[in-house]
Amino acid sequence: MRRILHIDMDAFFAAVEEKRRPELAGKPVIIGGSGDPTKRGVVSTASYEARKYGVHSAMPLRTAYRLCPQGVFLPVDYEEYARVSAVIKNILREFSPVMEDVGIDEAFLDISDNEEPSEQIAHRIKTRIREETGLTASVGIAPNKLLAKIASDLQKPDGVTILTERGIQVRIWPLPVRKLWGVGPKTEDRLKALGISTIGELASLPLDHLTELFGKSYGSYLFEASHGVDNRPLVTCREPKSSSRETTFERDTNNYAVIARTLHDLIADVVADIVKQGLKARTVTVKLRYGNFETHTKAKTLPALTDSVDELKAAAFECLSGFYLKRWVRLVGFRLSGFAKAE
Ligand code: TTP
Ligand code: MG
Repeated sequence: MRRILHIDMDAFFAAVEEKRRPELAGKPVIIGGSGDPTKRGVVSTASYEARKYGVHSAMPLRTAYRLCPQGVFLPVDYEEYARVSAVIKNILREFSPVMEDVGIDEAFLDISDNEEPSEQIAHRIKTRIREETGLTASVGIAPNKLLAKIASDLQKPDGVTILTERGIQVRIWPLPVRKLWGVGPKTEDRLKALGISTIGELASLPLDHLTELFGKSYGSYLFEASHGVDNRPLVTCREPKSSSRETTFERDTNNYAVIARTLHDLIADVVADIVKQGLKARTVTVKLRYGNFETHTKAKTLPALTDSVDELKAAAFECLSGFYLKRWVRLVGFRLSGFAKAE
């Protein structure tokens, strides 16, 4: 039987900040944008203390400020979080060579070949992380990735949840369908219309009923997932698929020079990022969000891979010229994709 461990750090960005500024411990800490809650930007994360006030990721900073004016607002310091993330990933590799790096504060580990009891591995990993970084994590161990990820979320923060196949009915079936990977708000609405809100209720639908409703592939996925079945392997070497940056203007603008200068800076950042990783790209995408939040993208694929700022900038500005620029613009974004390793 496979044993997959999923780990997710608790309130990661906020926890890193609290660690290097001990005076923040226990205060409502909110990380996002430039750290100024009177300015535009969104919440990246909030400490558990701040979550008590209803503050959560992706909420506008100004809303967070309204809910929690006494909060400590701090800017995002990706470099520091990436440094701590690397320390954590190295600790995980001590426990198994088979690791899937999912994100800055999250990973899967295949511990099938580790003889130790699950509980003990989970606690040893958490202890090592606490020793090296001072941070807490939540761990889930289950027969597959789907269940391990749900399990790690069940007793956050600082939790350990071990789920066996027999636990599925008791621990998984009462959860809302949204907890299943791949179930978004649209599927949730369609299921709700059918009177289905929990994973258990979903599991009570026959396979042919689900494929009729959702098509063969997604229908069978929902059937298997609701029964706790997931055969996906761990992806141990993941090449980045894209690199991007975006800027929200302090005030909406229709000034071409401002938009062009911003795009110019974003291109420089993203190209520097791929050059550092030894990558070349073929596809350039420019994104504009207008004042009413309507968002449009234009993309161009070059005939050959390149990491030349001039070539990529030419393509990006060609994209930009395709937009209607008389409208008020709220945000500009730039993305490179279609990578290959530079020779
Ligand atoms: P999460 O693991 O989703 O959140 P978290 O670690 O802050 O809190 P917890 O896991 O205890 O619920 O995301 C990890 C980090 O990624 C988070 O600290 C900040 C960043 N992030 C964003 O920048 N924007 C987002 O919308 C989300 C969800 C996370
Ligand atoms: Mg987390």
